[in-house]
Amino acid sequence: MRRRPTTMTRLLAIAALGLPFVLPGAPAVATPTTPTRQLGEVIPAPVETRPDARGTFTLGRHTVIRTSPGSGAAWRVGRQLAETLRPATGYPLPVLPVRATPLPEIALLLGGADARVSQEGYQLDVTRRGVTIRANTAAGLFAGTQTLRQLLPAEIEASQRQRVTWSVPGGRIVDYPRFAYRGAMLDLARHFHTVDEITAYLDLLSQYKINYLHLHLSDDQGWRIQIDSWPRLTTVGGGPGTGVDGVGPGYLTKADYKAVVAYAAARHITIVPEIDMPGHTNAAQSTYAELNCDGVAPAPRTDIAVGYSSLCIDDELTYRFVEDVIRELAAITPGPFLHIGGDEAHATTDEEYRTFMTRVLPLVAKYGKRAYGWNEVMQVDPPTDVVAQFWGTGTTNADLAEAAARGNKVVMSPANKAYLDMKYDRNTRLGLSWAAYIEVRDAYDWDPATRVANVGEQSILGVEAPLWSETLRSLDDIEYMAFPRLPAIAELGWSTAASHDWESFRTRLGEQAPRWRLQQVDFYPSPQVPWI
Ligand code: TNX
Repeated sequence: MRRRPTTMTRLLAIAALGLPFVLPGAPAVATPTTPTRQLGEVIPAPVETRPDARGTFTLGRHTVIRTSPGSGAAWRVGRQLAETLRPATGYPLPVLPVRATPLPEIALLLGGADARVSQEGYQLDVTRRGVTIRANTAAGLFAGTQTLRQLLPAEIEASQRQRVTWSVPGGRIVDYPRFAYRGAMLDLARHFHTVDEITAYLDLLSQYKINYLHLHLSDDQGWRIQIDSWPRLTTVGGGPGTGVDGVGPGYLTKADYKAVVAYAAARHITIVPEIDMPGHTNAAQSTYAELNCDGVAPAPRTDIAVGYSSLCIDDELTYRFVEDVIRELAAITPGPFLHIGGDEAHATTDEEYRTFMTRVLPLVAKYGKRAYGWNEVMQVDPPTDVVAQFWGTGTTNADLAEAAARGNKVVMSPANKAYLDMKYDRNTRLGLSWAAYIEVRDAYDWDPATRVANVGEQSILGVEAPLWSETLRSLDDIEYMAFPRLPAIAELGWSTAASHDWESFRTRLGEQAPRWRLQQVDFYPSPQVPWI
């Protein structure tokens, strides 16, 4: 099984490969190996692009990266950009927190951008003298650098640098997101994915301006996060034999989880942890007999059935357990959301479900977090700060529409559009097909704000692409299902509805292929896309 290297091991590998040998005095070959991008030919599509043919900037040996003086946050974005560009270009690209230089520069500046860029957007100007990215926050600067990376030749990740002209097309981009929440989800419960695999996925997500990664940390088959007050959850529930087909073990220690949170934060991505309840709890209940109404622990489960397990709704111990878990998880989660699942609780009655949620939702608030749940949570008319994640395949949902009318926000993950674990077509070797086959165009051609009747633009917090891992083992498997559909969902979350255009999208998607090959992303070569 191939493991895609992390940023650090990749840098070391490129260094070890050495540089292609060039004869002294040989003329520099200045033919780009891929055509230079047009300004705006990136994913997600920018809001406003004004090309200026006179402005092409060529990055060279003397280029410096200049950041707002006095801002450590801007300097850190500059350093990350330098670390990305140095191995490919071979240029020193020093990062200088100074006011202005006479040198060609990539300037990352806080303030002075078009007012529309708000908290996460940026303005990018390319002239012959340099590139200037202006934003109000480090997140905005970081988003601008992701656009800049895509405007540079794909060889940016390679070691064949002598053959590349590092040009950026001239003009101005003003860009900012349509929705505040642009998410992906990874299921660690059905198959555990290691810290290295999660951070490799974070690297890929950050290139497409995804800003939330939801981790599904517990389910019937496994429990994947250390909880000190219930230690056997991980040693047994995440131990040998756990997961679909019993291929475990694996879990995140609190130190692992904090490392993932920090790695994500450095890429302006917030982790959203999920503990699924009151159903999807067999791993906990087979570990702790006292969590069952009859006090008898059920057998561990390694199949993919759903809807059979439930915490004991009328037992006080259940709420001690839930509060312990929420308290410990909230304490290591800096982000605002804590996801409590709530889906497919078919082993509880509607009344029990209401009783459970009415007690548990306030516990999330008690530990300072905003409760988030699958759309079933809206059945209990929760407070308006509770967020619903829509995973249905239909276009009507009365509970969701009523919640939206009351003011609850919704994240759109329709299973027949946004689920990355659905097969592309009947021949896909991985994945499930209960919701649909989802080709790239299906994943792209829908609008989050018109998907469900009476759940309109003002009610949409954003979109999320969940990746359930019943059939996935490795990072290659994750990549194969996520690429190229993840960039489609990322574009739905960021770009304007007015810019939605399949022909444009599939062309820009095809242009990502050289980049993915160099990054060793094992993508599905959809016949719908003109890959270059
Ligand atoms: C439904 S979607 C589930 C998950 C499965 C998934 C597989 C949802 C909230 N529940 O438990 O893993 O389908 O596609």
